[in-house]
Amino acid sequence: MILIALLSISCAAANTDRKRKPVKPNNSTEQLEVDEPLPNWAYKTFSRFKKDYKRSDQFTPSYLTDDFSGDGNEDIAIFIANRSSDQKGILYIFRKGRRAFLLGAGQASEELSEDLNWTDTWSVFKDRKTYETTFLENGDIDGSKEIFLERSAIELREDEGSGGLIYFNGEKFIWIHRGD
Ligand SMILES: [Ca+2]
Repeated sequence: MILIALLSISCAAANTDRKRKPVKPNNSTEQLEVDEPLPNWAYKTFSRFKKDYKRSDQFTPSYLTDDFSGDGNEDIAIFIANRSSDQKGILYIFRKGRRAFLLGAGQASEELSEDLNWTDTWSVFKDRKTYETTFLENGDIDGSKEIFLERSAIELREDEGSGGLIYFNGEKFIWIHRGD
């Protein structure tokens, strides 16, 4: 009985491994664009977007991993470009449930511009506190307010200018402006 149980467990594990096998690097167009393989678990979800978006080589590394959703599982953020307009953006994939979120790359939102081409550097931001720049109605800087973060964010910056954080607040991604 125990032996049968063990056999079925090892078969199940083998099946899972086969299913998760990544696309062969030599056959993948994406590999020709960015020479940095994605983690195996993220391939399938990323493939759903490959028709309209490609990975961008604007940064090294070309993707960032951390727990952006706050559930304890490592997630991924991939810097991408819209194939037709070349507008830049970020594709987030939460590992749990493989939930995907597309930011920028031709899609404008209240929080973010439709093109993140202005970004010079990006990095994972792990601090649990930051200061958001606040503005008056006329666009002048009003001051700043303290913001507490429950999970990691991604910092986008211009070399000589301002920047901010993209942060998942538990419901959606928001922009926290920092600097001028
Ligand atoms: Ca997570």
